Amino acid sequence: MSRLVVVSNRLADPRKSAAGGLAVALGETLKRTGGLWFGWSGKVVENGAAGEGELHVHQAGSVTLAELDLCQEDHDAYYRGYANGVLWPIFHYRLDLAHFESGHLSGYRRVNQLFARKLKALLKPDDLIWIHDYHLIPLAAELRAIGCENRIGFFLHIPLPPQQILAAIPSHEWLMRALFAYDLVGFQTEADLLHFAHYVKAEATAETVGANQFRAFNSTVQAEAFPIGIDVDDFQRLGRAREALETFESTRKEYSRRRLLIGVDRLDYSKGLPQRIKAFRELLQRYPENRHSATLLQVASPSREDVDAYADIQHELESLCGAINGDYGDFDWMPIRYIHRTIARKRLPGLYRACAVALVTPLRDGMNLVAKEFVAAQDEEDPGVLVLSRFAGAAEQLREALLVNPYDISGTAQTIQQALQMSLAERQERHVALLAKVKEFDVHWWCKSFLQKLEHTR
Ligand code: GDG
Repeated sequence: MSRLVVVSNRLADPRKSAAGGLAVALGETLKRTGGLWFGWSGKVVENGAAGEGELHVHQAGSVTLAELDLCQEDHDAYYRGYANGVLWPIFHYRLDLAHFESGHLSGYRRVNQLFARKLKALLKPDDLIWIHDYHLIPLAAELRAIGCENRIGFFLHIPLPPQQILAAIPSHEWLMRALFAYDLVGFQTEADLLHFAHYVKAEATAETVGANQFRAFNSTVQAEAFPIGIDVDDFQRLGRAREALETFESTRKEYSRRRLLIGVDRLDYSKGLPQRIKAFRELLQRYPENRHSATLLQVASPSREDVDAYADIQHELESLCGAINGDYGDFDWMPIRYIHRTIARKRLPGLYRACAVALVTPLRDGMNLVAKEFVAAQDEEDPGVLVLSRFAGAAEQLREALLVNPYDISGTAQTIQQALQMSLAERQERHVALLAKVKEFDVHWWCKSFLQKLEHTR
């Protein structure tokens, strides 16, 4: 295989285990091909010039890491303004939370041009380039504009909304046209792929020239769904290590007389946290047998805290949890344990295993890896139940979970009750089916199938 070049907003050192499944999976191919990983260094330079940035290139074993600094103005426009202020909310169907400013769009384009210029200087003619996520949609078009002819693939980690929602983005035509500079565009789900097909046919009068192959603007792009997975073996190995076992034992001991429910999310408005907490309150209201028993452990790891919408949701959650604990709690039982902190990754499998039910109820999610981690961490003899939003990408695969509409608080409460009462035989049957899928479509399958398709597309 040619040398792999991965480009993403941020990068991780593939030698470090804390890097997570994606970095490990990409890292393997990067190592094998003596590859290059290119991205923003995470450093913001106060008085730097717009559209410029220092590049730091260093070796991590056989992998070259190239990290680019950004100046304050570029960072504000590209990252905060456009990627997180426009694309993140709109791609999660939240037109109400998008803030449009023309300066942000030009900053987004400027940084993509900067990435293209700096990356181009490091490329070899037969490199295979894989670009990741919504921060870098126009990168291939910018690379093509300066003469790059390499094969380039793109994977969108978040959902792609329907045409009518995309069309609300000022300059959506420019943004979506940029996808035609790629040879292969990957989405998380078949639903996202359908949205893409519908958009390009309706807005760009694209012709279908093969299976999921679209022609417009003198280019042909191959699109396909590649649902991302986790590194199951690695996560299960982590589950057998000391920290996870200790966490499992201590949690089980502390809650020996309780039924534990768990939620683990980045604190983000797409994750449906207020709706989840309200559904839990309704569970206590409507099914009083759960009082003094059911305990929800909600981990909300801090994320993008400088953005107003995130501060708002944090306050809403704190006040909801406080009210429920005040109304229902007793001196020996608190219904909700809300943790606004990042838990060490080594502890996660133990925590998942100690819980009877996982609540994975985003309003919209590209895939949702927590759902897959929960399944992978369960004891096959006595597995917990996954309650999963039908609006998570994972719901297309994990049909044996209990699927809910997170906007329907009452329906969700009823399903949580069903999960808490499920017989051992039904839990086992569902878990066997779920685990088989999580194992088959793991992160290595995802990486391999995307790259194989990219190598053979053109
Ligand atoms: C994007 C898309 C898509 C969470 N809290 C803690 C913690 N986590 C870990 C989880 C999981 C990861 O973060 C979250 O992954 P998700 O898939 O749920 O969501 P996003 O971060 O929004 O990721 C998403 C994904 O990209 C991959 O394509 O599935 O749809 O939005 O691994 O375990 N990890 C630790 N402590 C925490 O407190 N250590």
